[in-house]
Amino acid sequence: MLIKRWDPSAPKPSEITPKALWLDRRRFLAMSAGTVAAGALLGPSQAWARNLPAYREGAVTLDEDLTDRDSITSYNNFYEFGPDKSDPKRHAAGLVTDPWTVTIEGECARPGVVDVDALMARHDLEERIYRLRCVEAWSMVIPWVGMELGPVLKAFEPTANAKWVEFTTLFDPEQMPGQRRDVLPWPYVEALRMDEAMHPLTMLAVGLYGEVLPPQNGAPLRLVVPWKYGFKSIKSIVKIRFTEEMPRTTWNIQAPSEYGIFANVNPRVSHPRWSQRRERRIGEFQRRETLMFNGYEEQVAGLYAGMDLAKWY
Ligand SMILES: Nc1nc2c(c(=O)[nH]1)N[C@H]1C(S)=C(S)[C@@H](COP(=O)(O)O)O[C@H]1N2
Ligand SMILES: [Mo]
Repeated sequence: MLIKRWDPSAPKPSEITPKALWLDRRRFLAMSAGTVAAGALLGPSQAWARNLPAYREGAVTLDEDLTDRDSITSYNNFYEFGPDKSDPKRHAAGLVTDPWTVTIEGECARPGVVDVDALMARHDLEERIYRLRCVEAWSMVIPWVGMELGPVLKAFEPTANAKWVEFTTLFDPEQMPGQRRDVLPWPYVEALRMDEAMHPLTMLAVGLYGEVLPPQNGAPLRLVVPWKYGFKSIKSIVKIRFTEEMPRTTWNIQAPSEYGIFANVNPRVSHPRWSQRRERRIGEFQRRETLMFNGYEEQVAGLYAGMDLAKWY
């Protein structure tokens, strides 16, 4: 992993990204004013409101090839839109993500409701390139744009009782057809221990490949925890709650022997139904060895010092 020093005098990537890469909805709207509906001109998958504010190049990157944007946005899991990896792209396009607010609850001095645009305006946005390792043994390398989670949480002033942070996805079966069936207990819930949430690698992402997040990748706001299996990185967050007790989380409720509360990437601990020793990097033929903590061992192993990682999987 490369940790780069950020040069504050360098132009922000968003200042040097070719205009064509930018989703300037207002420009498209102006072009289409009058006769053609904006949605029709853009196609539903591009009709996401909201522009990505300027961001800087982040301090964390990788010298591995990026997974192509098409794979990242068309092959993934978002069970609210169906169980197949092609479902999110096919069914999430119409998700209304603007306006969008997040409710802050529980063990903190400043609970309330915060608007996503306000959140983005208040915090530093940067691009970071992270590995994503799905529990199903495929992986990608993804250029996220987002903010470090720690400073966001600190602004709500968690109390000394806050030992865990719980995140909840939107529950709206009208918009999310997958929620009309009992494949999982809805809404989707995930959680991090406070020190995991405060770790500088943990991000709240709002963008991908220099553009605002597409709905299928968890617009407008999703978690990214690169040393954990993908299911911990919960999408389309509407609630953040600080708790003293360990929260109950969706996949852990669904199948506790398969999906632990920590879900740290660990090639030495098999899933009960398959090995986790290797992974298929999307776009590559030969399998790769899965790395301890997904390659972030140096940064995060200390969080789990003294813990039995076979028991706390
Ligand atoms: N709300 C919600 N978040 C979710 C999921 C989901 O089904 N619902 N799937 C998870 C899983 S299993 C993975 S691997 C990642 C995949 O999406 P990404 O490629 O956009 O990270 O999202 C995670 N977040
Ligand atoms: Mo996953």
